[in-house]
Amino acid sequence: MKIQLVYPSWPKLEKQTEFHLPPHGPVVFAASLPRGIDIDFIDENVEPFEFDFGADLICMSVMLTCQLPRAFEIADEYRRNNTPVMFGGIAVMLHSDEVKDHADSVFLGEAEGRMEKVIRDFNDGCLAPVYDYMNNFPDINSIGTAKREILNRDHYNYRGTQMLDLVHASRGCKFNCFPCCNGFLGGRNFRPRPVKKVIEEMEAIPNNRLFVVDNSLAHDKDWLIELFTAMKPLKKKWVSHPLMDDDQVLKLAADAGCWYVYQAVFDTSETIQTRIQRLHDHGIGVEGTILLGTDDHDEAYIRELVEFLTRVKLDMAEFTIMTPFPKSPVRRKLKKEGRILSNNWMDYTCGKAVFQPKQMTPEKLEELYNWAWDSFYENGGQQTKMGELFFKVIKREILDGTYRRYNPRKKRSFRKAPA
Ligand code: B12
Ligand code: SF4
Repeated sequence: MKIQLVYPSWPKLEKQTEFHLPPHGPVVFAASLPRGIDIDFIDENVEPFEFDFGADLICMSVMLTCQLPRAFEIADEYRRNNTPVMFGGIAVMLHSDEVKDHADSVFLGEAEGRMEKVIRDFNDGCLAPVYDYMNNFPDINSIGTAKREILNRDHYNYRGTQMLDLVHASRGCKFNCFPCCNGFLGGRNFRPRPVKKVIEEMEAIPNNRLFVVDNSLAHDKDWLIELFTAMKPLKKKWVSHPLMDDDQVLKLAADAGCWYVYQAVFDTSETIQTRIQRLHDHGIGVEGTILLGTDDHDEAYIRELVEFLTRVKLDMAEFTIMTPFPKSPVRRKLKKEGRILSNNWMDYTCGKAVFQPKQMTPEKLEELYNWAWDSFYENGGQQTKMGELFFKVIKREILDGTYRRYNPRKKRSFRKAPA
C-alpha cells in the first residue's frame, strides 16, 4: 500500500526571516501507521507540490488554520481524480465541519493505536467518513519515536546553518490561556511521556539542535528534574516554550543544553523583567513572543512595550497580532461582542487584524504591528540577532565537542521510509 502524506504550504509572516523547520505532526503520525506501508512525504513549504495519482490514499496533515485553504485545493483535485483523501492534524480538529466537505475521511484526535483499524477499514473498502477520538487520548506509553526517515533533510538548513529538529516530551496543557486552542485540543490534561522513551527518541535524532515543542515546560517539577537530568549526557542544544521559573529547574535545564526559550511578554511589569533576567543569568537566551491588540492595548502602550523589550535586552522578538482562532476562548468572547471582521482563513496568519480592536482601528493595529518589527530590529536587523543566537550555540558546541560543520556535499537525503 502506498500513502502520499502531504503537509500543505502556509503564508509566512512577512517581517519574519523565512526559515523552515521539519514538520512534526506528519512524522509522529507516520510512526503510528502499521508496518509495510510505503510513505511518500511532501512538505510543500520547501518543495514544489506534485500530484501522485499512483498513491492508494492521500493523507493530508494540517496544523494551522491558514494551511486549510491550500489543503482543500489539493484534496479537491485528488478527489476529482478518484483518489481518496483522509485528513488529520490540529487544524482538522479545530475545523472538523468544514473539512468534511473536502475529505473521504476525517480523523479527529491523536493517531497512536488507532491506525491499524483505519488502514484495515480502508483495505476492506469501508473507510468511515469520521473517526472521532477527541478527548479519548491514547496511552502515553504508546507514543514511539517519530519516523523522521521520511524527511528530506536537505531542505531544513538556513544558509548552510543546520536548523532544529522538533520533538515532544509531553502532550496537553492544564492552563487555558485566552488566545490558545490547546485547552480544546488536549482536554486540559498534562500528559508527560516516560523519560526513558523521550531520551531514546532524542538520541536517535541525527541533529544536535532540538526544538522541544511541548506546550509548556512548567507543569510538573519532579518530571522536569528527571527529564533534564537524563538529557544532560546527550549534550543536545535545545529551544523550548516557557520553562518553570524555579532555580533548580532553570539550572538543570541550562546544564542539559537549554539554548533559548520562547517567553510570552504581555506587559512591562517587574515580574516579566525579573523572569528574563533570571533566564539570562542561567545563560539561557530569550525570544519574546509578543501578542498585540488585546483590549488593554492602546497605541501608547504598544510603543512603550517595544521600548521595554529593547531595555530588557531580549535576544529576539516575534510580534503577532491577536487572532481569534476557532475553539479559543478569545474567539468566543469576540464573537459574542460581534467583533470578528474576517473568516477568510488565509488571513489567520497572526500578521493581520481580523477583528475589531477595542482601542484603535484594525488598520492602526496593523501599522503598529509593522512598526514593532521594524523598531525592535532597527539596529542590525533580525538576521543579525538570529546570527548572534546561533553564534552562541556554535560556541557552546565547539567547547563541548559536539559542533559539526554542515557540509552540503555530504548531506543525506531520505525520501521514503523503509517499508
Ligand atoms: C511546532 C509548532 C509550530 C512550528 C511548526 C514547524 C513546522 N515545520 O511545521 C512553528 C514554530 C513554525 C509554528 C508556527 C506558528 N504556529 Co504553531 N505550533 C506548534 C505546536 C507548538 C506543536 C505542534 C506539534 O508538533 N504538536 C505535536 C504533534 C505530534 O501533534 P499533531 O500535529 O496534532 O499530530 C498528531 C495528530 O494530530 C495526528 N495527525 C497529524 N497529522 C495527521 C494526518 C492524518 C491523515 C491523520 C489520520 C492523523 C494525523 O497524529 C499525530 C500523533 O497523534 C502547536 C501547539 C501544540 N502543542 O500542538 C502550535 C500551534 C499549532 N501553532 C499555532 C500558531 C498560532 C502558530 C502561528 C500561526 C503563530 C505563532 N507565532 O505561534 C505560527 C505560524 C506563523 C506564520 N504564519 O508563519 C496554534 C494553531 C492555531 C491555528 N488554528 O492555526 C497552535 C495550536 C498553538 C496555539 N497556541 O494555539 N508552530
Ligand atoms: S498558551 Fe501555552 S500555557 Fe497557555 S494554554 Fe496555551 S499551551 Fe497552555
